[in-house]
Amino acid sequence: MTDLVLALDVTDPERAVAVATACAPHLDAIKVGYPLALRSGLSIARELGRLGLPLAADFKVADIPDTNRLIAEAVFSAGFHAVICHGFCGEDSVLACVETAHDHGGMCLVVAEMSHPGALTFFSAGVPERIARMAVSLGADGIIAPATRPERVRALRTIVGGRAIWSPGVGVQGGDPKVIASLVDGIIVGRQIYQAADPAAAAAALGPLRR
Ligand code: OMP
Repeated sequence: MTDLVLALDVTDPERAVAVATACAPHLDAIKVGYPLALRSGLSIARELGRLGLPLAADFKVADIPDTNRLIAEAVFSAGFHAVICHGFCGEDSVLACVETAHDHGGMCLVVAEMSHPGALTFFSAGVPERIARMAVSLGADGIIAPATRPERVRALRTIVGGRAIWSPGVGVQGGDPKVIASLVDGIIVGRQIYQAADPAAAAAALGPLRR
């Protein structure tokens, strides 16, 4: 049993709000990334905020600490509740996101391992474990780990313990929501919902997996 997080990668802002509004009763959070935010601006957080759900900004923040802090400040000032950052830039860069999130009463999730096939080029050989350990030691609220590799999620769970794991890669990328839902705190689902003929029905269909 886990939260259902809609990956709202709908590039038309009006349709994005319509999809989110229709799906909202079946969701626990909404994740906005570059595909929508680059078109809508960060003000989309105010519009989506009317739905009363936590909003995560998935900008996979990956820069020097000062720039990370500026990005995270913009995210939280816009009304988001969580930011997703990359871990591979190192401790100081991640800490800038964690501190800024906590200054605003928000959350920071760190990408430990990505879900697509090419991720294994660099997210392998112990690197995800090192990122997960760093995320824990810096006080991050959780990690992102791949629904496409449940065995990797299990391995990373032993490191992060009770901290949150949000897991993308369900549905179109091949991850089985039933398998992954029992391992994580949130499943991130995009196309399976927003490309469906009836997005609300597609979100509702995942309802049995929710807390
Ligand atoms: P769908 O494949 O359409 O369900 O979308 C997955 C969402 O999760 C997209 O917004 C991706 O950008 C995001 N994502 C991944 O797919 N894989 C990752 O490893 C990490 C993320 C993420 O950080 O959310």
